[in-house]
Amino acid sequence: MANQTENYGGDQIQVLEGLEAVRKRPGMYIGSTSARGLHHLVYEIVDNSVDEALAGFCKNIVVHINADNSITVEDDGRGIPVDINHKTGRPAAEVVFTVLHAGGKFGGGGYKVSGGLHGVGASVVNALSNWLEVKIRRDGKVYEQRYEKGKIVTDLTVTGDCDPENNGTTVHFMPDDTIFEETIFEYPVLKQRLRETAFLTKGIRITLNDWRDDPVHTHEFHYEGGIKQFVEYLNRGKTALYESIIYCEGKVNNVYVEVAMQHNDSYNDSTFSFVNNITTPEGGTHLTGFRNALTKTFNDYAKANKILKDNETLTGDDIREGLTAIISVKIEEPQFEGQTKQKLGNSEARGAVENVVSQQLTYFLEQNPAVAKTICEKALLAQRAREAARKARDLTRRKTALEGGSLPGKLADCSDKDPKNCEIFIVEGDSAGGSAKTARSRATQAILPLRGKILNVEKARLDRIYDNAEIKAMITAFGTGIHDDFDIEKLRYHKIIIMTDADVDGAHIATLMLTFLYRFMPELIKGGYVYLATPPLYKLEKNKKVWYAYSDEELNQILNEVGRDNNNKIQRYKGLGEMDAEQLWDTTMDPEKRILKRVIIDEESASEIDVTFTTLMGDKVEPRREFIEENARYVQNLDI
Ligand code: TSJ
Repeated sequence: MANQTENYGGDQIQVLEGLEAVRKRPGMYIGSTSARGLHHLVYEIVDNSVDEALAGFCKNIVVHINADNSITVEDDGRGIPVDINHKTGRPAAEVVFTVLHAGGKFGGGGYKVSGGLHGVGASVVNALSNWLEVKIRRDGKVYEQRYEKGKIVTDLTVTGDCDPENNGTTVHFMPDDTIFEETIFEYPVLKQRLRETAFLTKGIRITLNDWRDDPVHTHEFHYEGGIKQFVEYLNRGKTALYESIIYCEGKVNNVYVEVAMQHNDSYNDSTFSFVNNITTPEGGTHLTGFRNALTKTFNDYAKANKILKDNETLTGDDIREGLTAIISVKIEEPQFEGQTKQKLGNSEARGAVENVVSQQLTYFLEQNPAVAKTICEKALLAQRAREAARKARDLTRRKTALEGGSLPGKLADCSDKDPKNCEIFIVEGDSAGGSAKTARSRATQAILPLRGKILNVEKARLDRIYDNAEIKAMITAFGTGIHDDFDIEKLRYHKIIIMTDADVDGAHIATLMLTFLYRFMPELIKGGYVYLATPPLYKLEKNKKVWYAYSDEELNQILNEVGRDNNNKIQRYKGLGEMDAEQLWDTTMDPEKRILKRVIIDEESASEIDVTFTTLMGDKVEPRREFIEENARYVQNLDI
């Protein structure tokens, strides 16, 4: 078929202008041109196959990371329609790739993942790809088309025949390296997202293959139990309080509701909510509906069964202590609210979830009195601990008010009082703390030494946590208060720097610290105030000159430069304590020379971060060993 570049109609020119806008301001369409935006391209394409699965026509999706870093997504759905679209006079499949937001415009009805919060559609991926090829198997024919930087290179053409039983769509694209800062796909990032998608779409089989590796790296995600298995997965490093996963499902006013939950013996609430398979980190009406139903149902049950007296009530917090839950709703026209448009606004979702959960949870509790009793008892214990913790907090609050907000004794504070200029080093061990105090720049750097390992907050209840000296010292030093009292405006240092030894113990202590911050002051991490210091691993001396290396590769690089001979004196640092104050300043604390790693939380990965902390910090050994083995190759990529 002829190359079409000369016979564009008016519509077609407009189309190109549309995609040109995407290329000019890619961030507006996919959030960013960093690694995050790059990975979004894959989700945009996969979401279309998931829609086909939700419509009931697709069972398998395969994603390939090819050796050249291009991506192929193939499904066994009906194949994108190829008939001429009346408005544009072009094949429907072409419109999908050339018109902005064409995604949900035809086919009609059903719940759509694409076209939701992030679903900007296949045309955006096309616009941001060096090239993109689509192959459609439909009604016994194979159709193909190629684009370059969003522009048609060949028309949609029949290129062969296929088995009419074997319909489907394959899209192969290469991200544009003049647009993206990063064009290397990360296997663990795609793996995590595809696993989550599979949990949320029960029955679907998603396979991920990485052809850059020999042997090929591969994972298959297929969960007949859907979100029930999601809860099982989230709880795998924890000890469940009862066997069953409580599951509620129903459809009210065209809102399809699914909830799965199970309590474990921890003290955290790990509830994650989704709308049309998209995570809603800020919750919204569906989450409110769930919480209302949970609180009311348990209070009604506990009163009816004389577990509570008439004048007693359990709060939502008490019932949600140690709860892992997934709330998943599917809705035809989701409305997102809030600053980041991540909060569901549709009021019908509140009623629908409340209705489904109240009814089915009430039934479950009646059928499973032993489980009901276990949960109620846990909630009662939580209530008592919360009461004790509140009293302890009131006491510290009063004390600090009386003493004029006295800072912890071990803190060597800085003299500058403008938080923007100030940083606090949380240092492992008193001896390293001593060197750091000598080394620091007194005006802007404060030092808080911690003795040994800090309390593992994954395994302790609130009253014990508030009673822990190390944790109390951090809370008062930061100045923000905690929970309901938390106020980021009161933060006394705009950099909180965790400084631990560059060994396994140091990494463990850093993880304990991050666990505490993540569970109790997540705003500090989200606000970008938390950093990890990076002490050097090696010191190399030669002819009175000194080099520091922060990794084995760096040491090798330096050795290549200076020559490998007998004059090299190499020292391997085992801990911060081996450095004197001057060395510590030069290598790790001097703002002019040091390397700081900022700790970031990717909101979209919240459930996986939860698993990471609970598997690393929880009490089951086997999942932790598996986790470390599975991720050993990638630990350098973990954002924690
Ligand atoms: F978006 C996309 F083009 F990039 C893309 C779409 C990529 C991939 C890998 C798959 C798909 C896709 C689309 N898979 N399945 C479909 N299905 C439809 O577009 C479709 C098929 C049939 C009918 C119909 O009413 O007969 C309607 C639709 C929307």
